[in-house]
This record gives sequence, C-alpha cells and structure tokens, in this order.
Amino acid sequence: MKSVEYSIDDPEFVKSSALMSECPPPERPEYAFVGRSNVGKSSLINMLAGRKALAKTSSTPGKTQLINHFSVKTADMLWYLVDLPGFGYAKVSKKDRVKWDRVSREYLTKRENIMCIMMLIDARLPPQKKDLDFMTWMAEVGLSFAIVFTKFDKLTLVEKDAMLPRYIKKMLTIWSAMPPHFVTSANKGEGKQEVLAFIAQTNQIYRGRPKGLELD
Ligand SMILES: Nc1nc2c(ncn2[C@@H]2O[C@H](COP(=O)(O)OP(=O)(O)OP(=O)(O)O)[C@@H](O)[C@H]2O)c(=O)[nH]1
Ligand SMILES: [Mg+2]
Repeated sequence: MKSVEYSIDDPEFVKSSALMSECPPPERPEYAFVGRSNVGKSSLINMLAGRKALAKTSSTPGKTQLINHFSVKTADMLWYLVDLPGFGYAKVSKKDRVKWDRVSREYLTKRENIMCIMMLIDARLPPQKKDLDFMTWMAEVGLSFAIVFTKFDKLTLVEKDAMLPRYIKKMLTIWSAMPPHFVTSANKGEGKQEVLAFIAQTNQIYRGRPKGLELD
C-alpha cells in the first residue's frame, strides 16, 4: 500500500507584525515556531514549505525580528506558519530582549488560533536551562507544545543514537510524560513527513470544532 506523502501548497509570506494587534485575523489554524536565536526556526519553515527563501535565514543570530505570518495550504485547508523572533540572543540589547520576550509571551498566550507551539531545540546541545525554563513556563500557563529537534545532520552516528534518550531522560525528571517530539534536519529534509503529518492531524481538530464556539 502506498503511504501518504505530505507537502505544502501555495506557501506565501503574508506580513511581518510588531504587535499582536497588527497580525492577520485569527480565522484559521496556526502553528507558532519558537526557540533560541539561530536554532533554525526560519530554516525549518522553509524546509516544510519546500521553498529555499520563504523565511529569511542567517548564520548571525537575531535575524527574525518580528512576528512573521506565512499562509500555507495542505489538502484543502489553509493555515498559518508563524516565525517568531528567537529568545536568549545575548547580543541584542537588554531592552530589545525584554521587549521581544514580552511580545512573544503575550502572543503565545493570547492568540486564540494557535493549535500547537513548535518548540525548536538544537539537537547538538545537552538540555539547556533556557529551553527547559521556557517549556516549564508554557506548561504552567497551559499551552500545548511539541518539541522539534533541529540540525540533526550535524550529529555523528553515535551522537544520533544518544540524543533522544538523553533528552527524554532529562525531561522525565521534570515531567511525567514527554510531549510529541520530532527529529529534523532542514538541510536533508529529515522529519518533514512526521511534522506535516502531525500538523495535518491537529488541523482536523480545528476543523471539528463546533461552529460559533471560541477556542479556549
Ligand atoms: N546543518 C544545518 N544547518 C542548519 C539547520 N537549520 C538551520 N541551520 C543553519 O543555522 C543557521 C540559523 O538558521 P535560522 O533558520 O536563520 O535560525 P533562526 O532560529 O530562524 O534564527 P533567528 O531568526 O536569528 O532567531 C543558518 O546558518 C542555517 O543555515 C539544519 O537542520 N542543519
Ligand atoms: Mg529566524
């Protein structure tokens, strides 16, 4: 039997917004990509969309500065991919860091059409306090998130085997269960099918919402 191959149609940049009030109306499901500067958020969006330069990427951290909406389509459903500025970039001024932290957290807690936050984590690094603290905050305020490990192609074979068990072990010292998680490489396309299958499944929950009811 042939398995389903997931891909995105008609990817399109919609707009960059400095404030939540400037964002496109929340009339379709949305997936927000968060994580430390340089972790590979914009690269992953390009990989999923099958476009090289839909979202701007850079080897210098701090490239994405605004809330960026990309309109995409899978099967017969329109949804948004959202690229948020990275957190924890030391070279951005303290004032800007505090401002972006506030804007991002407000966005994640108040934007009603976010179906799942995609929390990106660099697969090369041992569990980082900043990432663990951010996930703890999301769990505390009741936000659903999935973990997407990035840059998997940069690991040796031995490191590839050790990465996930090590991370899960650490997570289970904090929580009783591991959230949905995916291993990806923007360069090699690894994980694309798994992430898109997860989004397609989650989009069905949005579609199944009783009409006229707001999301929680
Ligand atoms: N080898 C490899 N390099 C990657 C991968 N993903 C991202 N990169 C590289 O990592 C750097 C940062 O990628 P970006 O996608 O710009 O990172 P970002 O998280 O959007 O960064 P900010 O916008 O600064 O927050 C770039 O040089 C990318 O080419 C990957 O899966 N494999
Ligand atoms: Mg970026």
